[in-house]
Amino acid sequence: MLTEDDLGWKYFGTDLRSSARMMPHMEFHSRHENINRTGNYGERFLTFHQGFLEDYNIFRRAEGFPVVGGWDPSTRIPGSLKHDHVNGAPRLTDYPSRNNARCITPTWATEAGGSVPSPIYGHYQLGDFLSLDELGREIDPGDGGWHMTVHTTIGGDMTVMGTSPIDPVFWAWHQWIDLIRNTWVTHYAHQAAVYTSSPAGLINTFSTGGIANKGIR
Ligand SMILES: [Cu+2]
Repeated sequence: MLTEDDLGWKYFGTDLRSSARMMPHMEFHSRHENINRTGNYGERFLTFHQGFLEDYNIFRRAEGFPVVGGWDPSTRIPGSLKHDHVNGAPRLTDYPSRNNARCITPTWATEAGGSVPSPIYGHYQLGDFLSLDELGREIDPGDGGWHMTVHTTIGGDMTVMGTSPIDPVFWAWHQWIDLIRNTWVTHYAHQAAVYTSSPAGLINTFSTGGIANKGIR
């Protein structure tokens, strides 16, 4: 029976940097617009990793494995995700939130919410986010943000941009992020349409027979 660690190596092959399956991830993170986080980077970050996970899950099913389960970085990394066959260096820890409390899932990323505002937009709960882009930007604003802090606190292969997916915890961590994305899409995306659809569209509504014009004619 293959371990999760074995499965990753089987998926990517032994030469990670020339692996066709690793290429899209390396390419995504090396694009200038993604390094500089321009435009709708937050949405691109979430959407790219969602698709990257889906491809891996197709492979997993073919190998008789269940789809990736989400791992909450507030908890210890499960033993089933151990990463002994390292590419570069071993992890620094299997319990990152013990080393750095900033790995803990922020309350603003939960439906229940809390009293600590998200750093960029000042949201208190998942339902406060007005777009997928806002959500992605809060999760991955750059070094020191939640996403990167989990990577760097775990250390080892997880810190190597591009080839970090060789550590099985990569998938579990990104699946956790994707569960948050999916919860927002399922329960709150409808409100986003109101706020993030083209402002020009709203202006048109009012200037071409909308409420503002009703009395004038
Ligand atoms: Cu990541």
